[in-house]
Amino acid sequence: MSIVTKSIVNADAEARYLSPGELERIKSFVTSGEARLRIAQVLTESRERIVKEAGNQLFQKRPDVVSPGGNAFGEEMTATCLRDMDYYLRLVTYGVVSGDVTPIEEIGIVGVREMYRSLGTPIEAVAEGVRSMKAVATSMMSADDAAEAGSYFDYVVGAML
Ligand SMILES: CCC1=C(C)/C(=C/C2=NC(=C\c3[nH]c(/C=C4\NC(=O)[C@H](C)[C@H]4CC)c(C)c3CCC(=O)O)/C(CCC(=O)O)=C2C)NC1=O
Repeated sequence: MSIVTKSIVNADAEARYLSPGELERIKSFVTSGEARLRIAQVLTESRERIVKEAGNQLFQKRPDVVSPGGNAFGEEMTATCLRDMDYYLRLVTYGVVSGDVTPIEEIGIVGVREMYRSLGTPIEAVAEGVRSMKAVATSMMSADDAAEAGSYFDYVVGAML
């Protein structure tokens, strides 16, 4: 739910006008809109490069995951691992566009520890992959855009560790 919808639901529950604080938060959401859409476009257009380069960084740092016995060993499993990274990059774009981590949380964080535990996937290595995507992605942006985008990658990493 966007900040606009959320504020309206809260205000209407009390049959009141939007408060000055709510209007201020909506204003900042609207004025940051252009930047957030620009960031989402960069991430979307460069998704293949971001996932590929970040994957290479991850496998250099964690060669164990792609070695025999590793969770991402073999062509098919490595591809599934990169697909998961692409999933998280996609969720980051949802967060950036909505200015809210809730879509990321609901789609990709709730239950994630249990899921990766049952798959035998080391979740700290998934988090490392997301950290690498942040590095690759933010290197393509201005400092302000990098800070905005970075906060959503940080949210994912923080929620996994
Ligand atoms: C959009 C929300 C969403 C997420 C997040 C998601 C994740 C997800 N990752 C999976 C598997 C997997 N995930 C990985 C990922 C990795 N292994 C590693 O060692 C690396 C650290 C890491 C890559 C960074 C691997 C290798 C598998 C396959 C495991 C197996 O089949 O044994 C599976 C099991 C089913 C399948 O193979 O598709 C799910 C559901 N699915 C979803 O719908």
